[in-house]
Amino acid sequence: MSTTRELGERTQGMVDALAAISAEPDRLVRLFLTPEHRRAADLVGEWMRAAGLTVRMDAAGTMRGLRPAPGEDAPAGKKLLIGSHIDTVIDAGRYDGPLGVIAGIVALEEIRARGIVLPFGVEILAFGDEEGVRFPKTLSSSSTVAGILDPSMLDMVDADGISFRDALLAFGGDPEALAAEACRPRDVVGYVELHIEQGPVLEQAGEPLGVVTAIASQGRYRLTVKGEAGHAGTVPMAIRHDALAAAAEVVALIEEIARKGARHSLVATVGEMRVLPGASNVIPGEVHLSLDVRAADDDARIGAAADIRQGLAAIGARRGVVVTMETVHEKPVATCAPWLREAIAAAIAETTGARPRELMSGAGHDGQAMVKLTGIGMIFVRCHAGISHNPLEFVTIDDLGLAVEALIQTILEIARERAG
Ligand code: HGY
Ligand code: MN
Ligand code: MN
Repeated sequence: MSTTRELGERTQGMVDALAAISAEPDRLVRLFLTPEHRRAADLVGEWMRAAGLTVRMDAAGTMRGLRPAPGEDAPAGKKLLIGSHIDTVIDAGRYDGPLGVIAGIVALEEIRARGIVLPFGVEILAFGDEEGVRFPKTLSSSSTVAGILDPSMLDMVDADGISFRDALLAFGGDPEALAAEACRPRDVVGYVELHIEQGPVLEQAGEPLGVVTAIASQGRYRLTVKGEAGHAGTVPMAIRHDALAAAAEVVALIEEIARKGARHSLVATVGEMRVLPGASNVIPGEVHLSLDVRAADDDARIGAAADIRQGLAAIGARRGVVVTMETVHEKPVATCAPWLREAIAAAIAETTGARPRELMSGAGHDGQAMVKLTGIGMIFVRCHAGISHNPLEFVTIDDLGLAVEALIQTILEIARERAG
C-alpha cells in the first residue's frame, strides 16, 4: 500500500511529464485537436495501459481507459466515470485538468495494488475540449460522452479558419461516429472529477480538500463595436465615432454591473479584444471583444447579461456606434448529486480525519456536460493562493497525495454504498 507521500510523488511526476508537452517552448499551450493534444493523449493512453486498463481513443478525441466490472466483458456492465481535461489555456498552469485524469489512473493502480475488486467498472476519461480556447464553444468531448453534443459545433472554425470537423478528422477522430460514443444513463454509476480549487477558500481555511456543491452558471458572448475609421490627425474629437473609445466604456460598464452582483458571486470578464484596422494613425473603426459572465445562480447571470445589453445600447446611441452582443455558449448551474457529495465528504473525512467544507465552483468543468448523463461529484484540492490559468499554479506533494487517497476512498465509498 502506497503512502500518501508516495501517491503525491507519483502524481507530481506524471503532471510534470504532461506539462512538458506544449506548442511553445517557454509556456504551456496545448489546445484541442492539436499535435500537442495528440501527444499528450498518447502519453495518457500509455499510462492507462500500464495501469491495466483497456484503452481507446474515442471519435471525439477523448482517450478512455476502462477497467470493466468483474465477471463481465468490457465495455458491458455499469461503470463509474472519472475524468477531467488535458487541454489547457494559453500560458497555463500544469494542474488544471491533467490532475484529474492522472489522479484517476494512479487511484486505479493503487486499488489494484491493494487487491481490491470493485463491484462496478471504472472508466477514466481524458477530455480534450474543456477550456474552449481554440473554438468558440466548448465541452464537445464530455458532451459527446453525455450524448448531448450539438452537431452544429462541427461547423465552428478556429482563428485560422480550420473547421472543427476538419481538425477532428486530421486528429484521427470521426465526426460521423460521435453519436455512438454516448454512454447510456443506465450503464453509468456516476461521474467524479478531482480538480484544483482555482480559488483561495481552502488555503485560507487551512484545509487541503473540499467538496463541490455546484458549478456556476456560465455564459460566453461575442461583442462587436462598429464605429467609423478615420485619419488620426484630421478628424476633430467632436465628430468621431471611435470604436475603441466606445469599447473602453463598454468594458467599464461590464465591470460596474458585475461589481454590483457580488452577493450572487457575479463575475464578468473581457479576456480578448481585437482592434481594427489596428494602426496607430487610424481611428479604430471596429472592435471585437469576448465576454464571460458567471454567477452562483442562473437568474443573476441572465439578469446581468440583460443589464449589459441595455447599457451597450445606451453607449451606442450616445456615441453614434453600433454595439452588438451575440450569445456563443450558455450553461446553467450544474448541481452536484447529494449522494456523491456525501460519498466524497465521507472519503475526505476518512483521508484527513476531518469532515470537509463544501464550496461552489466559479470555474467551469466537464461536469457541466456530464450532469446531463448522470450524477456528478467533484473533489477540490487546495492550490497556492488560488492561482490558476497561470504558470504559477501550484499544489504541494502532500496535498496531491491526500487528493489521490481521497479519490480512492471516494471510489470505495461508492462501492460500499452500492453493495449496501
Ligand atoms: O473557464 C473555465 O472556467 C474553465 O477553466 N474552462
Ligand atoms: Mn479545468
Ligand atoms: Mn481551466
